[in-house]
Amino acid sequence: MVAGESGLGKSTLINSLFLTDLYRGRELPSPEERVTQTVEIVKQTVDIQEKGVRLRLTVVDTPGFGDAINNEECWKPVADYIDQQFEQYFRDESGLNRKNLQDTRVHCCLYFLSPLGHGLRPLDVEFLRALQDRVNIVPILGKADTLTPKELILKKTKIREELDYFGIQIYQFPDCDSDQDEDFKIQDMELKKSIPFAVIGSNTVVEVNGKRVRGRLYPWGVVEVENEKHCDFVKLRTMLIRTHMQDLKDVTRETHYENYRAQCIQSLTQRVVRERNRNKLTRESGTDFPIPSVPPSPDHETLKLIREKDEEVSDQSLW
Ligand SMILES: Nc1nc2c(ncn2[C@@H]2O[C@H](COP(=O)(O)OP(=O)(O)O)[C@@H](O)[C@H]2O)c(=O)[nH]1
Ligand SMILES: [Mg+2]
Repeated sequence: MVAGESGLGKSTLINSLFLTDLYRGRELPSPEERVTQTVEIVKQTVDIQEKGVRLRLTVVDTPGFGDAINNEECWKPVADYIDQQFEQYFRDESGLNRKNLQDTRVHCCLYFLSPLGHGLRPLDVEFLRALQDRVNIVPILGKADTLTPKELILKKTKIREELDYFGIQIYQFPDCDSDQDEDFKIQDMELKKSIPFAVIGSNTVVEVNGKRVRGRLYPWGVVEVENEKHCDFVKLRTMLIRTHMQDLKDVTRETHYENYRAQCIQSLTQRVVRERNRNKLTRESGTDFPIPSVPPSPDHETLKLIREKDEEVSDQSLW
């Protein structure tokens, strides 16, 4: 998922990352395919091939916030979307169709920060606080071509400091095993140092030294999206679909989804207890009106299934 202020290049980046196969056709994208302003949450499924492995990804584009006069709770639609996916998964998991579970949970949110701001803006802090317990947040510095290399380093440092200062929980890259080879360790260190990933997006193809590359053409030269000297695009892509995809899924399942599930079970239990107490009170007060015989409500059913699931999980954890 991508989220953040409007106009920072979110839609362009996901196009650059997954949606257009640059090297197959040479035609220009049609007007509909070119990026227009995102006005609602848009979900697209893309099939990509990475080193011979075929992957099906769901990419969720969200409308930018910050344009409205009143931006109060502008994070709500995005947070609701994430919760809805958890809810769906929770239902399916406790239901009869457990074998054919469709996992639409959001495993990663690329959160865009402005290259023009001095660190985090109040809206960013508010947004990130609302998302941090729901999803793996990977901070992104958008439109990195608008900064000089020195500015870029300063801005990255400032953002890292402020994320720390405001206590924002971003996705933590797992530590390397000590038996990993040196190259891997260096790559891992580079990755951790790159936060927030500075990216450049483009949907146009330009020619550099006779090679066609995705880039942005300026009077003084070309910035290349996939050139590691120009930005962190390649690092980000590799991290997302190669090196850390499984970990992003694991953290979602073990931490974010578990939080959601625990809250759900707690509120279901509270409801059932309240209902039971109410029924008991009615019975004890000896009212003449007939006490309705309560048919097994879906809540009881769900609770039973949850209990079963819990037992199943604790059995597994014994192993
Ligand atoms: N300079 C620069 N412009 C960009 C970049 N990415 C996108 N843009 C331009 O910024 C404008 C807004 O992009 P868009 O992807 O719609 O932003 P969104 O609102 O965050 O989805 C468009 O005119 C893009 O061509 C970038 O990396 N650098
Ligand atoms: Mg957009």
